[in-house]
Amino acid sequence: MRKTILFTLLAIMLLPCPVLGARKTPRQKLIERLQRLQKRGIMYGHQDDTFYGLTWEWDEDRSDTYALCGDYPAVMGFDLGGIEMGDEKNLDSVPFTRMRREIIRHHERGGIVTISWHPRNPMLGTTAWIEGDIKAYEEAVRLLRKIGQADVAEKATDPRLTVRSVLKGGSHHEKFQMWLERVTDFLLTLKDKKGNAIPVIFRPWHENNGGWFWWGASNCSTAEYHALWRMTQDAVNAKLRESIVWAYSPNLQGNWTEEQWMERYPGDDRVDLIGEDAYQWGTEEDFVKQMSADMALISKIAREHYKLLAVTECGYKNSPDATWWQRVLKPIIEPYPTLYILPWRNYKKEHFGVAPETTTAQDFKAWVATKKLLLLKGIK
Ligand code: BMA
Repeated sequence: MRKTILFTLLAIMLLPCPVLGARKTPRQKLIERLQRLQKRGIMYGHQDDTFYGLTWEWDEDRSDTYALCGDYPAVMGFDLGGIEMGDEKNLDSVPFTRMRREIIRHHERGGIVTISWHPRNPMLGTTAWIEGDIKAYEEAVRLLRKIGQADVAEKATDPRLTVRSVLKGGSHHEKFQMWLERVTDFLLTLKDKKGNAIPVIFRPWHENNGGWFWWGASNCSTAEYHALWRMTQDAVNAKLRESIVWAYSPNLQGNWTEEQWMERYPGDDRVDLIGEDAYQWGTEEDFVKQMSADMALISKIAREHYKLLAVTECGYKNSPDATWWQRVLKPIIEPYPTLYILPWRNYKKEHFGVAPETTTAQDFKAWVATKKLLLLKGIK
């Protein structure tokens, strides 16, 4: 008997660390924190919150959310578009040095950081948005054929070959490796005061069911999309395996079957958070119908695949409806364990988030007062 006890004790002592509580990576810690927060309420997130707002830009320590509510958003969104070129500023003129500072600040004040990326077109040198390129290409082909230059038209490069061009064996593969390196290098600089990696939710290749981005469904095959995701993730993970939480977020669609949604899903081993970008562009009726259908579907997928769930982008441009937050959006997302909502940026021409000047300000404050919508203080 004594021998058995001794053996058991010895076995426990010699067991590999995980059982005794091995060091958790920043990534694991963030995932566990998000799982806990999911039970507490819905976090408010905002893109570029501390860079500019409805009536100001580039002031330090300023935020439309803070001005309205006396608190920062729980989640802040940042975009790396431009980092791939080695640019000093991103596509919305945010200097990357300032972005780094704000990410670190938000992390140190207890907030959560999510990063998206609107890279330029690696094959054409244009933007992430491809529809203009396709139109120009089709127009050129049409004109060439009209003037009897069908052979020249044949040789013109179809913009829809962009994804293929960056994959292994493609004409822009090498260049794209450098782009991925630049993204990784920026992410590597996100460290706290002690030098520990700051965990972030990274959300590349988003809104991929539409045709507006060069990685969109009408511009690459499913296999090409999967290869792009894997190549990106493997390049980033080679140096940052311990600090990235991966988010996959197609755009509002409203009518897909589970099979259709799953088609471009990168896989359970490659995704931690399932999201959706859902803006109200058209009528309220259409929006409610479509987003309700999508939330029912993606929340089911998230539950069955043990993934986190969030509305990774959302909003109603220039908030023309004073009661939009609580009357329209809240009932759509409340039945589900929605982790956060992230309205896009506020600047002088357009805004999606709140500010003291927005028509939805009071409705938003009332939602925060219910303690179901969480700002930064609500997640500490
Ligand atoms: C889009 C618009 C653009 C912006 C881009 C990246 O939705 O807001 O003006 O450049 O997002 O933030």
